[in-house]
Amino acid sequence: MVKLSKTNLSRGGGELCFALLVLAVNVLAVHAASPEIADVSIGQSGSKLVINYKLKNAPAIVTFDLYKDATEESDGVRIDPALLDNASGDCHALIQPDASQNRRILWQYAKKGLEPGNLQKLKARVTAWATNAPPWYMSVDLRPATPAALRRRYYASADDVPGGVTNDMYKITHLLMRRIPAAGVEWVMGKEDRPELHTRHAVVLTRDYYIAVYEATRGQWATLNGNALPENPKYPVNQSYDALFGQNSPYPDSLDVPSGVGMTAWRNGTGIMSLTLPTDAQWEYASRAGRASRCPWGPDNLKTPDNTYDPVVMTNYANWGTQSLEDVGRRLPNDYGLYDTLGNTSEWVRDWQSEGDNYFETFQEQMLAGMPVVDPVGVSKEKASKASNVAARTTRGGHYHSYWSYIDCAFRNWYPPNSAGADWGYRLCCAVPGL
Ligand SMILES: [Ca+2]
Repeated sequence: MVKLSKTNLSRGGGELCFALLVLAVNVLAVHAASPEIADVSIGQSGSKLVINYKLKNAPAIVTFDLYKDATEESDGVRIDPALLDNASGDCHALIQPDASQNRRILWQYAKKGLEPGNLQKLKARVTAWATNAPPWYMSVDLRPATPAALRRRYYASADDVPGGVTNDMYKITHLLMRRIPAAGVEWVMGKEDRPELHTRHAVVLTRDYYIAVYEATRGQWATLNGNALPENPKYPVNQSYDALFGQNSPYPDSLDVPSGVGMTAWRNGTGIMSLTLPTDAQWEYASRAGRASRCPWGPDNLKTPDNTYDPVVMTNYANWGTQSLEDVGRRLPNDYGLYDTLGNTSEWVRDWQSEGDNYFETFQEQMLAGMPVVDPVGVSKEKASKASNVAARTTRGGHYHSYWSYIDCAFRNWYPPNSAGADWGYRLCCAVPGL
C-alpha cells in the first residue's frame, strides 16, 4: 500500500518552505494479520524532524528511510543512513499496533551538521516488518544498565547499522546478529572427498534464524556480567561447551538449560530466551552464505595450479596458521556479512559429534527415499559414544593455528565438552522471531 501526501512546514517566524512528499510503504505479509503503516506525515519540532505514522493490524518492527529532492515519480536522493543513526522514538524496535495513536520518529538533523536548506523535498518511507520476517540485523545492548525496552534494535541492512557493522561497539558492548534466510531452502551439506566428514546430502532448515556477526568476545562476556573489560576485549571468549550448557547437557533430547551456566547468563542479560548455539547444520548453512564451494568467498578460481587452494587468499578471510588469537572482524566477511567463521577459533555447535554412519542412521528413511534431511539436530549421546568411545561435541571451522585443510565450510571436529582453551570459541544464535 502506498500513500502520498504533501505538507508544508514552518518553524518559528521563518517560513522553511519544505515541499514534503511522504511515502508510506508496508511490507506484504503472508498472514492475514499483516502490519500496515498509515497516515504518514513529516513535521518539525525545534531542530528535530518528526515523522508521524500509525501502525495497524499487527505488531511490527518499524524502520524508515529518508530521501531528499524527491518527486512524485522519483525517490530522489537517499539520505545516507549513517546520518540517521541518531533517530529516536518509534523506530528500529517492536511496535504494537494502535490505529488511534500517532507514532513518532525523531531525527536530530542539526546534530549531523545539516540545515533545512540541505533537506528539500523530503520523502519518508516507513516500513513495517512482520514479526515472522524481521529486519536483517538485530543489535542487542549488553550493558546491564540499559533499560530492557531499549536493549534490542533492528536495522534493514548493514548500511543502516549505527556506526557500521565493523564498529568496536559490536565487538565489546553490543551483540550484532544477522538474520539468515534459511526457511525452506534445500541446500547441500558436507563434502564428498573428506570421508571423516558428512557425505554430501540435502538438508532443509524450516526457519530463518539470527546468528552473531562475530564470534562471542571477552569484552561482550565481561559487559554482560557487569565486569571490567579484560585484556584484549575483542578476542574471542574461550569457554567449554559444559561452561555454556552445564555438565551432561541433555541436548538434543531436551532443550533445557540449567541455571547458573553461561548460556543462562547470555539469555538473562539479553532478554532473548531462545539464545543458544547454532546446530551443526545451521552453522554450515550460515558459513556457506549461499555457496557450494569449499570456502565461502569463492569458487574454483581460487585454486592454485597444483589444485590446492591459495593460502594467501584464505589468509585474507581467516586467521589460521598463526600463533595467536586476534580481534574478531579483522579479516573479510562472507556473503552474509559473518566474520571469522573459518578461522580464529573453532566454534562449538550444539550437536554431539555426528560422524558418518551414526549420523545417517538417524535419517535412514529420508535418505533412502531421496528426501532432504529436515532440521537435523545431530545424534544421541549413545550414538556419539559408540562412534569413538567418548561422547564429544562438535566444533566447526579451523582456528588460529590450524592447518590450511581446516579452512573449509564442511570441516568438522569434535572434543569432550569440558574442553577449554584458546582453540575453542562460539557464535551465538537465536530464533526468529527473536523478539
Ligand atoms: Ca571461527
